Amino acid sequence: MAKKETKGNYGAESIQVLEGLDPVRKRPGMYIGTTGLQGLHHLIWEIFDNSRDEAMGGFADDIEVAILPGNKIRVADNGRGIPVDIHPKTKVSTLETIMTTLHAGGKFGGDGYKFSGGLHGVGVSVVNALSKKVRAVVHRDGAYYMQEYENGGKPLSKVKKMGKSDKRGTIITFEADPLIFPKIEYDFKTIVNHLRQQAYLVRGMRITIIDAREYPDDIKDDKVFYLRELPDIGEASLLSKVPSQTFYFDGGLKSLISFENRHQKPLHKQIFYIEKEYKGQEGQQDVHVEVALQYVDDISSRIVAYANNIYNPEGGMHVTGFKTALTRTINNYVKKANIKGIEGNFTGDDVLEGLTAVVSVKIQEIQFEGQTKAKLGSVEARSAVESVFAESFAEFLEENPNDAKAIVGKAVLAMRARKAAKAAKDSVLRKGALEGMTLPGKLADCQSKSAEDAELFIVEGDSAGGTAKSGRDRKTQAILPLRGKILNVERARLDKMLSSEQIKNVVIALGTAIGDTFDINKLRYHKIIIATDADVDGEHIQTLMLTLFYRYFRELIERGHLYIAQPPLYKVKKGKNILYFYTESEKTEYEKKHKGALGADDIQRYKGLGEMNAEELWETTMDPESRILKQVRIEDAREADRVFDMLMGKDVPARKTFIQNHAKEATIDV
Ligand code: 28F
Repeated sequence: MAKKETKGNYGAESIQVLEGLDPVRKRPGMYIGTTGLQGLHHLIWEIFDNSRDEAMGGFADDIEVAILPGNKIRVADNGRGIPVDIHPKTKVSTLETIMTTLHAGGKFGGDGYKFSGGLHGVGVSVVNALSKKVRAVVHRDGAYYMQEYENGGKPLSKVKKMGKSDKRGTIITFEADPLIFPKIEYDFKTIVNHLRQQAYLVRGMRITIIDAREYPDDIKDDKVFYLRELPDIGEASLLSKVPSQTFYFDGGLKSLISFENRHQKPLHKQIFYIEKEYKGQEGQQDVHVEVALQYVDDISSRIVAYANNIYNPEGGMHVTGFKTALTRTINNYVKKANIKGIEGNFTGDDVLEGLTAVVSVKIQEIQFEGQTKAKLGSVEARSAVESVFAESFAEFLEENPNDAKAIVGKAVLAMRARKAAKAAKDSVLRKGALEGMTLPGKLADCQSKSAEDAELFIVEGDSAGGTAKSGRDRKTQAILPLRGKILNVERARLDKMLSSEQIKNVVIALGTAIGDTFDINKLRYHKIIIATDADVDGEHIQTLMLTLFYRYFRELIERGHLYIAQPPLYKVKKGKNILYFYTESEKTEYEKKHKGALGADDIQRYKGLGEMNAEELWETTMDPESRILKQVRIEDAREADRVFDMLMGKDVPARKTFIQNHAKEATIDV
């Protein structure tokens, strides 16, 4: 697929800003973010990006990345090869200039590669600056050339012509400098995951990743172009002895959609795909737009966004344009098609349910928001994506009525669910409002009316609830028992659960209302404490509760109002004294210290809250003086939300594995 050399005929002249490499070694963080493992891997991405840019320009289609013994990294591409001609003024080769000067290269001159990541494309000179040793080999014009650099990029000699070659391309091998990087340890998985994403972005580009760190023999890597071609002693090839992975996606972004949906059930056959160059109007830049999408049988949505092949986890202008166009196009289609019984007028959220999409744009002068490039700021991307996508997606819906039907059907479901959920929320609200101070009958409220002092214990099971009621400090502690097994709702939407009596009780007890009318000032307890047994059922109730709070009361978590009680696992009587152990390791630790002394005492293991009497429950779990509470962090709740989706989701194999891995004792029917 590699095209002929047609554009960007730049020689040494197009290099503009010249600066030595000292600044890079002085402040590596400015160039690669950190000198930790992330920064270390960043070195690979920098070198790889240049190979990928060659491929994106149509000049290369085969890239090999290898980790060599001694933690050397070797990257090879079959592009045009970095020019080695001597610049008439500086008397230095282009290769040496690129390797030893900062900000050199076509990327910054504007007439080199058409698109680049901008800020991060600082390139190979940064890698050279931060390496102990680098070797650059270039094959072009019937010969191959080499130059080596040491200790932060100092050339050992001029570029040397080594001999004849019928190949084309560039091979860079580097050894990160231990003076800069405290820990040099590459992670094969991290490299594979990053490069897989990249492979989707350039259709038809092959990427091979080889982990040859443990290769038993000497690697004569200067004798071959690709390491995988290295002839081995005996029969076996190098690749049969070490881990390796190859990516090649003929479908580009379409392949990425299939990959993202690999555990999902697609709702329609065709994956939508468009690629188009959007001509900028009146002084605006051109924007290259690529979008692919497919709907699956799922509630959530996944939009993966890239700008100049840089992943934007927080989206940005391109995603905004995409969402606007998606809503408008589907609504227009429904209106035009005049489908019976469908009222249309979907909201943005309705058409997002079940969506998997990739939006990728390329712009010459790119702008990101913030330092990390997590979000695309270039405004021209919004109108470009909006216009290109709206036009071609409308065509897609017209031309593929079956796919269109499935997509519209999904949006209808989402809209109904949204309306039902709103009705359920409203009824929760109405109930709370109508009955005013009439709190759920199950709630044993506290006397204090000041929320700062008040605590709500959400306790698993009626019997433990009863014990907690008699054990509590009724001045400040309220108890709301929850019946077990509330999770046994087949594929429940949380929305649906809001109509369950149990969950309603929680919501009413909180006092804040839910959804649009949520008001944190009405919160009745500043500590909300979930108390469940240490078994599978308890774990599930915890998951459900955390998910409920994560989705509908996130602010309560963010403000640190949500806690998990930690009841003890063991009680030990030692003469008059009573000891409680809250973890297995506390117990073994104690046993070690006292040489198995516990054998003589009567140890009691608590299986559930209900096994404690009121006094014990107070002492161990409820008394603010002696109890242990775990404050729920937003990450804990996010993880619970993920687990909840897994338990309720349609990815049956994933759900099964998950349950098998987690259900040690009880049988659960989810
Ligand atoms: C293993 C890493 O770095 N591959 C690269 C090229 C090809 C050209 C190039 C690179 C020249 C003046 C900047 C060749 N012929 N792999 C790589 N392949 N850089 S980096 O040119 C750099 C410009 O300023 C190349 C004609 N044009 C460009």
